[in-house]
Amino acid sequence: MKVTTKSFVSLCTAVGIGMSAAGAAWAAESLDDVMKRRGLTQKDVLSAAKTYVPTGKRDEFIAFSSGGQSGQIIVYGVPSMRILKYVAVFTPEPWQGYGFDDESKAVLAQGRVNGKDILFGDTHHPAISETNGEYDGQFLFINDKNNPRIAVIDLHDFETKQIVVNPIMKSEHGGAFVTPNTDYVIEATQYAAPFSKDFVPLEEFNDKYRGAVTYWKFDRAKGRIVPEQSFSVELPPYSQDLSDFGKGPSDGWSFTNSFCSERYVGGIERGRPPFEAGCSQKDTDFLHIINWKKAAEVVAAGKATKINGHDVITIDTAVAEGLLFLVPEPKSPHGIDVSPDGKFLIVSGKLDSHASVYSFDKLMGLINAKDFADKDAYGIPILDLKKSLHTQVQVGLGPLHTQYDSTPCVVYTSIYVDSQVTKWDYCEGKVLDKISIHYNIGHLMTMEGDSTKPAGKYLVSLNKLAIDRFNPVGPLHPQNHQLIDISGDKMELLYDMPLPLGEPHYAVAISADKLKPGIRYKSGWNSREDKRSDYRTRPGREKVEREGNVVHVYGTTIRSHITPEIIEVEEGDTVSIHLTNLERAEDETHGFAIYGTNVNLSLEPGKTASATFTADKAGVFPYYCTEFCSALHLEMQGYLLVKPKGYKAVAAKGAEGTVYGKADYDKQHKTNLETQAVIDSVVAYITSTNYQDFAPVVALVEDATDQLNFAADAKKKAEDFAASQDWQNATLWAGQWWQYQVKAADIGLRAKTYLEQHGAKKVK
Ligand code: CUK
Ligand code: CUA
Repeated sequence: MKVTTKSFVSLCTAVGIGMSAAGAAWAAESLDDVMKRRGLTQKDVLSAAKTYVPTGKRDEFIAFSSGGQSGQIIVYGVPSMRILKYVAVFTPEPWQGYGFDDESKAVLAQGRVNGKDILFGDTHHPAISETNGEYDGQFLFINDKNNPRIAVIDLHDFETKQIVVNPIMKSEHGGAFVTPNTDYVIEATQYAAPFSKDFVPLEEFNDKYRGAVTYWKFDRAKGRIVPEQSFSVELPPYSQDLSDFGKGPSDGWSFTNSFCSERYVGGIERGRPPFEAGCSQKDTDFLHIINWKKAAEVVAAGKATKINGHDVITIDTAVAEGLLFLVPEPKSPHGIDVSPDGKFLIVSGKLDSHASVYSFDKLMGLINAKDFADKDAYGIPILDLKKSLHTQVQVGLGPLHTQYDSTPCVVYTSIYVDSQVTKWDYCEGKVLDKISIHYNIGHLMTMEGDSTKPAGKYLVSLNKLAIDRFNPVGPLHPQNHQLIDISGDKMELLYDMPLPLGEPHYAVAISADKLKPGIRYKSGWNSREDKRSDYRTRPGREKVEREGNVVHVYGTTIRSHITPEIIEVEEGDTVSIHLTNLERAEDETHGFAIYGTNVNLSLEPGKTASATFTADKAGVFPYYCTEFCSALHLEMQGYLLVKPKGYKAVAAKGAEGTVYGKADYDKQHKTNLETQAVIDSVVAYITSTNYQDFAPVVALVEDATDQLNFAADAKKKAEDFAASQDWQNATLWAGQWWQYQVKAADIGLRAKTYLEQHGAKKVK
């Protein structure tokens, strides 16, 4: 489309008219009419009103949900349940360039297992970093169950910065959970295996297969886990499960469930009963109670054993040092959740209808008095179940996980088999309310519900099955996250959200005002290493450098061109393209993709990202920007020319498509002057208001000023060429001058709309 000054002016007018038309449409149908037409009840409308977030308004809480097998994290708002982002973690994600640029490939490479690239993750438990047991909104951690790994995500830019691979485990589940000041991130085994990489027959299961809990040391200042300062405690092969850290009085301790203390090894194909029978035979399994502060001291004292280069406290050492204990827990336990005050632990057994509330005081009383009921086969002291319990409450069939309310003593437990959430009081030991969900709930999440200060208000039920809830989309159904209002005595179901990206397990939600993500990087930023990129490029300093057969391209992007626009290399060269996005404006991301390659970059404002590949075939490879960044986005293009080996340029004179004369230049020049008049009027409007009171507008004005400076630069070039009567270059530079004007006008209009919608006042 050719935009002229005339159509540009009509665009301005259209904005005004469009808004008043929308205002008139609002009154055309009454609420009653709509309810009747759509068959909505009063309760439906009330639920809608409780969840609806009008345009321009924001959610009160931000939820981070595990993305299950997608290996990613899903970010959504509560109560609107609008999905805001998928954070790429263990799996390549093209839009974010994750696994496509050199910088993020290096992060994924940290997660290689036995030297192999792993292209998925089975994420289960996200954890937000804490300060004094409260969410601080700085970092996020998540585990991978299949390949025991933990990822670190910085909430300043919602990017994955680090992946660590567990040095001794072959499977894990009880992670990620953090200590009250995020000194450590916990990771517990699921399926026992030998710590070595060697083959060990299952006959040696009891002796050679092991579980463990790993305490990953987190350096908050660096924002990275420090593997050399991390350690593990060896555990029996009991199939450890979920874990949690103590807080308040129980700070310094951690707790880990298990579900197969039978140590059954399966063998259905050999005529033996399957795992499910062999692992559920006993009435109780074991909760592991570990003094991790003491364990850290034991490691510091040099009493750990190095296994695969990693410090491990053996079971014998742990027992001798008095830092590892067991207490029975009923029937195939699953969730373990420490109360906000740190005084109680709630454990649920999948095959029991009770939730068991352990008293931390009682556990400590037994440990301090060395009052042990027994020892297990590995010599670990076992505490008496009855003496440890505060109470047991019948909550329903198949209880899994528990979350805490802002009201003391009140909790919510997910009931898998009954498809319910039970609200109960663990101090008094009584059930308060039940609500049906759809269907088969796994985890549940209250707002900041596993911190020392739960915020109450909402609960999300993370259901395993959706069955009939949504429009059918084939045999693989979306998951169903159901939003429940918990602000009153009775729980009320508000909303069903289909979640179509893997099977989420756990989710955590933080008060939105605690998150302070940036909107641009410092110019030339390597976001994965959090430092200026070695390849950052300033405007005007773009260059191509050859070192042997490696060609480094130092380029830039800015609306609407990529510099360079022509890259010439030779067949067989290694090409390394480093692009810096020079934009400072909010949301002005450019993409970069090349035909016939896996090159796909996402360049957010300020970012430098690189793509290295072999130009193994001679040919012509168009490249372009993949984000619709401006009106001239399609023109944001270029050519990679890969010349055959020994190619000699032929002296064919290339003809330019169109030849311009003085009349063309004069016409463009006139258009530009008219456009400038429109821009001046928008500028006059903006500067006549108190726009400086609106930070987003101040940023827009800065961006527009940049564009107008570029325009002035292009204007000078055009006029200089005109003076020397080079009408070709004069006309083209005049066109470029106009391009910058259009960008400035686009930004100016956005600022004007913002001011009108936010009640800016006239000051002049
Ligand atoms: S687990 Cu899936 S419902 Cu991995 Cu926390 Cu319980
Ligand atoms: Cu940059 Cu499209």
